Amino acid sequence: MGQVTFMERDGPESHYPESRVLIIMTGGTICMQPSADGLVPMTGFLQNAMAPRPSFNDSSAPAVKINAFQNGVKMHLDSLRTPPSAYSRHIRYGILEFYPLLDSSSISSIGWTEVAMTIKENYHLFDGFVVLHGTDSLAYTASALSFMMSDLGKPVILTGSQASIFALQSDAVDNLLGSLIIAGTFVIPEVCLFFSHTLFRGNRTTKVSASSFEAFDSPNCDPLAKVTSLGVDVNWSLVRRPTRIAEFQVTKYLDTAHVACLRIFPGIKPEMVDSVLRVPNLRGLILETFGMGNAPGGVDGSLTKVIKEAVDRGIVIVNVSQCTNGFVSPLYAPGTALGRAGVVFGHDLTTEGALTKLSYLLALPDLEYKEVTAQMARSLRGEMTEMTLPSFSHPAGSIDSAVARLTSAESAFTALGYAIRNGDLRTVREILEGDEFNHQLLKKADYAGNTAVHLAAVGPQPQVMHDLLMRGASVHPRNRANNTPLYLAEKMGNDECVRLLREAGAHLWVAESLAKTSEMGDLASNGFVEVDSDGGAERIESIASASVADGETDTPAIEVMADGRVPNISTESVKPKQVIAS
Ligand code: ASN
Repeated sequence: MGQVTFMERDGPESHYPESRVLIIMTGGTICMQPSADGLVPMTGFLQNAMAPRPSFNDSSAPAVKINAFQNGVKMHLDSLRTPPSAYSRHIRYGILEFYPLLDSSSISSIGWTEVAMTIKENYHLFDGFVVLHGTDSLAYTASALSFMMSDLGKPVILTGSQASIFALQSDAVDNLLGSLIIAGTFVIPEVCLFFSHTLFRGNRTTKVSASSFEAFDSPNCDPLAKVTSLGVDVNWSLVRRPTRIAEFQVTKYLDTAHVACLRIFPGIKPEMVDSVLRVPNLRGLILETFGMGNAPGGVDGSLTKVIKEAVDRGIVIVNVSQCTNGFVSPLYAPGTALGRAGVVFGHDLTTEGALTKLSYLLALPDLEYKEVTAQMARSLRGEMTEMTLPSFSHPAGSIDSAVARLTSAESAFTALGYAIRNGDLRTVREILEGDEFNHQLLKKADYAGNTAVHLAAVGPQPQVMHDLLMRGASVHPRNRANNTPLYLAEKMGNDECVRLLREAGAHLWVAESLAKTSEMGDLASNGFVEVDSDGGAERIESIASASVADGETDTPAIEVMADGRVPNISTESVKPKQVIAS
């Protein structure tokens, strides 16, 4: 067993929990300074750019090193934390800087692999990830990462800036601070891009301005969140949720070496298109067409002919529109001809989304041409609008129980808690199928920070856990005592719930692993110590961190104790009681 020494707890000012975010710095204008050769990226971002700024550095907090991995090597990173946010929590963060730092015009799929693998190896140590990146190719990287990461359960937020953080007038501080706060506060399990107070789904974005601070847009998808003077307004109904029980995985490589992108223009010669389609080993082409997907047929349909020949040779050709808004469809005769030639219609994919998606599919082993084209035409990560949306809603009037008449998410959550406690699967389903509340209910927590998944972890009916996970409930939020649902399920000996949670990618929080291995359970479960799992007494940290559920903790109380008992529910205000396994 590793020897454990203690660091001081946070100072007396620190009544607030900490979330933990890893910043991955790849380069870009945000970290650039002038040189004789023009702007170049500079190293030392944490010390030079963040430490001197009070909004990034709650200097009253003790200096703490945090663990992180880079290329399999364990690092002890300097960390800082923000002052408490409007959500009453600090965000503690450290930075991993890539070498060399790049202007994003030089990023390639090698960089994407590096970012994805860094997130994978640090996944269990952080609540969220912020990737700092140049803006020029940011939309490509955001799209690429969204396809490389499947069954993601934590936020990954990419950002950068149009002006350096060292410039007097810059968008850098707002972009970075907004990203940090969102990544440390909300369980938005998507690859996102944050810019100019707006959180976008990453694979829907495109850079729309070379100089304006409003540099990005997602013309075919509303923002996932907006930052206003009142706080962060998350559009939860748009945020993707898991639809199956599976662990977070990373696909390591994208095949950008055998794809191309070609923009059609009036008068384009079929020979020109043909020569691109005959580039040795080409496997896929993104064809940027006019309007709703039209291209000139050419004299005697010769352009359509070269396209058909390429499709017959096994090249995947995807039709996307040159327009920033709208979608392609084989409505007009030229589009119909392309469809007959075997071109796939990419609906409302951006070019960035189409290119990276095709590169992802072509890199998957053993995926036949037919399967690649089928997957190109449907949404994998929310990158295109689905033609038909799945709905969980009941036909009106089909639920006759009292729960159908619940009028607020708070009372629905209370009722859900009762049902989970009683193992009443039918009622749980009825409540969750009332589509007015279900996405809110999965995010809700009681005063002790327990989400429905925490309650199910100590409840008598594992099928409830299964249902919650299939509806997209997150396995990662920690309650106020800093406990994950997995920890509670293990403590309860709820084996089936443990299995389901693990299958869905749940892992113990750092301090909980320690509690299991060091018999320091009470302290560790309070989240005050962290020690390296290899047994050395090298690193102890103060991590008074807590749930990153969306902060709705003022609902009527449902109390869960370590032995799984759930006392009678009261709607009166009850003094918070921590859920601590002892
Ligand atoms: N050239 C820079 C880059 O993409 C642009 C920026 O970050 N604003 O790295």
